[in-house]
Amino acid sequence: MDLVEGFQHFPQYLRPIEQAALLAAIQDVLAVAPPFTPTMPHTGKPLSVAMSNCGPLGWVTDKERGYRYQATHPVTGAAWPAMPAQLVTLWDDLAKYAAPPQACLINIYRGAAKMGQHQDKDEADFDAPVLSVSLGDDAVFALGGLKRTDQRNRLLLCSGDVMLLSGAARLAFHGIDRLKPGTSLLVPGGGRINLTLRRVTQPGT
Ligand code: MD3
Ligand code: FE
Repeated sequence: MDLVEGFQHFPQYLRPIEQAALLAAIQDVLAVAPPFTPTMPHTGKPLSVAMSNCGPLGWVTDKERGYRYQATHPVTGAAWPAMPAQLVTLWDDLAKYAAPPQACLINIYRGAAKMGQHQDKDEADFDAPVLSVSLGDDAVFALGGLKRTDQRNRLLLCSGDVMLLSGAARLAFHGIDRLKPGTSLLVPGGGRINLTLRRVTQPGT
């Protein structure tokens, strides 16, 4: 399989006990920063994935103001909770980047939730890698190239898998086609939680 330069997949990087500890930390985050329903710019169409964030900045979107990062929860107005130490350690171990992650987007998939093909371009720093952690049910991930029309490779993301997107892969089109319900018992009630760690601003700004 000929994948984009800079794409790394670490299957089962987190052991089951580490997955459970991370999920517990994320549940603590969600207790104070509850999942919200993001909506598309201009149309206001809801995404099928519920979201929250932790860390200094969080990614949000709504009809009026579109895709952006902000320091506060769009519904409660409170500052995002701190990033769990386990995630900062993961970044330090794998990202090999001089500055800590600024944002952890929490994507919550249930049932038929999916994420269409897109590029992650809302950050001012594309030199920093993006690090993703999958928890819960398996998901079919599609990774394309730098053009929307480039051929896509599909691979299964399972609970405990970690991906690092650096170099060319940082700007590759990607999405989640669908879940495979019932493939993991980790998340109570089923479903999948994906955590995405990012730098948002240029170092020194
Ligand atoms: C490839 N999330 O939040 S994570 C997203 O599973 C997002 O929830 C998906 O795409 C999810 O933006 C995929 C893996 C991922 C994250 C960022 C990438 C893959 C990427 C950036 C560039 C290329
Ligand atoms: Fe993305």
